[in-house]
Amino acid sequence: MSGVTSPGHVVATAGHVVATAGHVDHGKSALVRALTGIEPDRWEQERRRGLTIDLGYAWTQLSTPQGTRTVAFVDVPGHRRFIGNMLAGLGPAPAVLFVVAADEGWRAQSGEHLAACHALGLRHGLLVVTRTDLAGPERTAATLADARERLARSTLGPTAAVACSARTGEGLDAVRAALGALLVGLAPPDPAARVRLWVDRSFTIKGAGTVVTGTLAAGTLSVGDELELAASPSGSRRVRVRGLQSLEQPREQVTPTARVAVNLRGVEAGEVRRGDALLTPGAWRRTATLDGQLGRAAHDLPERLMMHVGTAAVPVRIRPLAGTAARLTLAAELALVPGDRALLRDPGAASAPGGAPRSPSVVEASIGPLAQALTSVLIVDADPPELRRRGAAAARGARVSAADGRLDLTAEVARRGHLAVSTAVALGLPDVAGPGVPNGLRRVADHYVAQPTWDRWVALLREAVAARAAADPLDPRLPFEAARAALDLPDLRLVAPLAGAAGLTAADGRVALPGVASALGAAEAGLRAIEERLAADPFAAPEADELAAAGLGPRQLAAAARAGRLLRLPGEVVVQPIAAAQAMAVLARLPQPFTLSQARDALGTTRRVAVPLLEHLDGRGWTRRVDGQLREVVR
Ligand SMILES: Nc1nc2c(ncn2[C@@H]2O[C@H](COP(=O)(O)OP(=O)(O)OP(=O)(O)O)[C@@H](O)[C@H]2O)c(=O)[nH]1
Ligand SMILES: [Mg+2]
Repeated sequence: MSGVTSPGHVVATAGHVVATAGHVDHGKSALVRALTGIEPDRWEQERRRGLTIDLGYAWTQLSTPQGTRTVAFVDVPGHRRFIGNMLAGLGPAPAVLFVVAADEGWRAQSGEHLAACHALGLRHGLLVVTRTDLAGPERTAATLADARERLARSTLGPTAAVACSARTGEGLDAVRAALGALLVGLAPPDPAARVRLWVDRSFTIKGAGTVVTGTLAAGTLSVGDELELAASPSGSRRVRVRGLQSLEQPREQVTPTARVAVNLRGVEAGEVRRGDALLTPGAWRRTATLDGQLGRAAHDLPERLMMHVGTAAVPVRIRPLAGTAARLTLAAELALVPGDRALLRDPGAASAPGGAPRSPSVVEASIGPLAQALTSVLIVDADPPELRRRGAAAARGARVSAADGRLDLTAEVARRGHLAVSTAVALGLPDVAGPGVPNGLRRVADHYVAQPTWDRWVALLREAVAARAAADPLDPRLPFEAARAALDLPDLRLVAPLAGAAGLTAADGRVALPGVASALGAAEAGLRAIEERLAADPFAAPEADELAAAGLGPRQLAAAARAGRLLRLPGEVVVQPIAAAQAMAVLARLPQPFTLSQARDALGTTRRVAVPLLEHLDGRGWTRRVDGQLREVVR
């Protein structure tokens, strides 16, 4: 899948991304270097000390049973001080290259890194026993058998295992062949999925601005895309993709799985960091409250831990619910959905193993002692209900324990009463319509509504309309917005369908008892004609004689204004209420400050309309006078 749109701009080349893992000094970086010819230790300090500190990146082409594939490596540090960096490398990776030195055998960080793979639920890995030139065949075979058995007990399951020496090159072809076989077995990523790119690096390039890098595991990125940058602590904002690179080549588009560098417009390098994410706008919900199933009894954990997910590491407070079910409260919001896997780490336990007495599971015992410092989390709800009543935590715990990482649409809507379809999708729920909508739910105006909520809304709407008719017989019809407010509806578009269900009439933006005509009477048709004209040309306010011909005298204009259908400005100038906002959109694009005639020309109107309209905007505080001649938009 590759092509060229302009010289040097490859359209897309999907490939694979594999993270390394293994004890310090066991030869991860040397192996990556031997496979790719690229130095993964990017820092001078790393090369000088012969120690990986931060994540390194390298790539190569591999021939696989299905043709040539690109594979990129995220090379992690093995030293336990840099476990945070290690987890940021492993978090978004779909597969792992697990390295154990033949001469040293299984060591503490071998165990810790395997525990991390296990906690994150990683299912694809290759064991490479390296430095065979420093160990005899017997020692190599023993290391390989031991490591292989430990990996097999984790979520990685039985993996292929190869021995090699990065120094002599012996066995490297077998490593390449085994890697190729591993890659072919990975589930193909979905290029149409929503994007969640966990940022692992951000830096500034002179002349280009801010660049962030990450592993694109699903979804497609294109130059010009608008994305949501979910940054901590500055919050979420829109950014635009100014340029893309993958494997140091400029791209118009990048499809998964791929390492990608994204040049962003609209953000300073200091404002985006590892752990932030680039998201498809509106497609994700960020949350600081989660319910999850833990890898051990929640009561056995300290209250405060670090949670690692994607490239993020966030302090978290654990509230045990029941058994392994817990409520997690994060120190920062993250874009997470049910089914995501995270890892809890006790930074204290790593430096003082055995600090908290615990009985390790069989898997933990075989993985190694540090495994106890890591706990898996399967997120089952990223928008859980508050626990207010007595006994709520235990009841919730039972539900969380029974969940399988997939949410039930009916139950999720029932508990909230209603849910926008877009929010539902962001939470990991399905987008279903027609016969696909489960019993007990309705889908109306892009919202799922639970039946009891719908029934309550229908009853409330009848009451609200009757109350309006009683209170204001001259103007008995309830505006949609008033109905929305009275029922606390999430969307104005629900009003008309509800009116239909309630046996009320809905027309001209108002709900009425059946048979109640417009207070405007005969002038309704004239008003509608004027509304249509203003909709097409918002600042072409009708002249006095046109208003008279339409049957709109002062009484009718006052009624139309009360109904929110017209905005009356001094001098019998009438426009639609939305004209104020439309004018602001135009004025905001003018060089500031501007004169009356510049505003008039930009709005395409006359002085008769421009003068009262600008005074109206001044009055609302949207524009202000700079002096007798000039105005500016208030920002
Ligand atoms: N003889 C021999 N030495 C090796 C081999 N692979 C790595 N080494 C040496 O082992 C030391 C550590 O290698 P690295 O590749 O830096 O180990 P690492 O796992 O990346 O270490 P960290 O990233 O710090 O965890 C270096 O001195 C390498 O030259 C090998 O196959 N044979
Ligand atoms: Mg290294």
